[in-house]
Amino acid sequence: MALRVKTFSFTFCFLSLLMSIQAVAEDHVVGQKDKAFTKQTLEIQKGDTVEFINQDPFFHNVFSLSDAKLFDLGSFPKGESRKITFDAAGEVEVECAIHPDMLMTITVKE
Ligand SMILES: [Cu+2]
Repeated sequence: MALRVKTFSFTFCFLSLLMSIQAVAEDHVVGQKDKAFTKQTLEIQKGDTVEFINQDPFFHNVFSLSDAKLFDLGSFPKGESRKITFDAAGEVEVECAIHPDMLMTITVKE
């Protein structure tokens, strides 16, 4: 009986811990407007997701060559968005391949 209670308590604690870890992950939104990212810098936690929304009447792209996150979300028109999850801590320089002046930095915290 005592063992059962212990096993149950352990399982419950473990599940609660898992759920609390998942609940911490957040969604952030960054716009692309007037040929610029709407945020120059953004601080997020590891596991968070950032959604990039094109608010200009022409195509934008989102990519990064940073070690912490190497990606290319491709090019997309007005009103469309692309999401990406950052799974490693570090500094991520985000750029647009169509507009070389577009640049922002995402700091991913452990
Ligand atoms: Cu662009």
